[in-house]
Amino acid sequence: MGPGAHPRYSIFRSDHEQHLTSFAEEVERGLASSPRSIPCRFLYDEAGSQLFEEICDVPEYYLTRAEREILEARADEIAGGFTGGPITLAELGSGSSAKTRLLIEGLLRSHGRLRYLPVDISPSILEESALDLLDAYDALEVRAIVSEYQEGLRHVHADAAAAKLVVWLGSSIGNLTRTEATSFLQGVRRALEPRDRLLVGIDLRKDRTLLEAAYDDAAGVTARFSLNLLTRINRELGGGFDLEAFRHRAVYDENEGRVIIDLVSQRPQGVRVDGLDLELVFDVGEAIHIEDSWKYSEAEIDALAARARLAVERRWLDSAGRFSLNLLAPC
Ligand code: AVI
Repeated sequence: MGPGAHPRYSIFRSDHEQHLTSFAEEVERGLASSPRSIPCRFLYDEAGSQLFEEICDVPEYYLTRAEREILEARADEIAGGFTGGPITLAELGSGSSAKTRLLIEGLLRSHGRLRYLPVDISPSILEESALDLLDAYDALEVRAIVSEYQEGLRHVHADAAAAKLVVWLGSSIGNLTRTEATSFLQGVRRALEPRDRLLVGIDLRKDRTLLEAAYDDAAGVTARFSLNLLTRINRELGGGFDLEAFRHRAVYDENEGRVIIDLVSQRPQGVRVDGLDLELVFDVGEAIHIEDSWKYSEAEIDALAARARLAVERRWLDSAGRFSLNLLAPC
């Protein structure tokens, strides 16, 4: 049975206009500006999403394993914090819900039944993972929400029958600037009642060597993930980028707490993008900025939460102390 026909499954598709600008518009604007940059959300076409899954398994990229380690150790403790009455689990950017299974199992152990509201922009990913989850757990109900996060949060908020645990895993917050992260959390805060909680995974500041290796692994998976953006421009916008003539670079700025990821031109070169009628000239060493991954100290997490009228109720670190999972309460 497909999930659409499943008695414990429903899907809601937001009919709100997405105000996000298109790939073509952003590439045109970003490549013509100085310094050149393209928003990191465009890294995730089909091939990019697949490469990101591979990144999560490379030895240097500790984030996914560290967060999983914490969830494995703490899922029951997190679930046990919600006493009395039903509970709803809402997840932002649920993807394949792999790590969330640990929480689902913990909440089913403590509460017997569970309603799960995954929010994602990809209906196919939502349906595929819902089907797996419904097969695996008889006491689970899935109400999938296809939308951007803030719109999805309004639906999560409207589902007021139970206390809510909203989860945002994977340190996705790190791909927002500190200002964007604050307004994002303020948006989440508006969807929370006093009894609700937000569980957010946040990568910590640490030694430059570890961070630069995590974002430039020896097997070159992260480099392929970055360079896939040029492949995407070539395919979708008629670009003429020579992938051999650009190099992936990840540099940690310790003061800012930010890993800066660029594609760097290896020689002086001209590149034409037919679909945009764009003629580009690159100097040797000239960069296209494609991603930032912001890191936080524990004090910075406390301050970030406070700016969004949230308080850190509990914080767990992995055994190597590299990654944090934070349970935030409205205040
Ligand atoms: C999705 N996001 C949290 C990843 C990160 O760690 O910033 C994206 C990534 N880019 C390169 N490697 C991983």
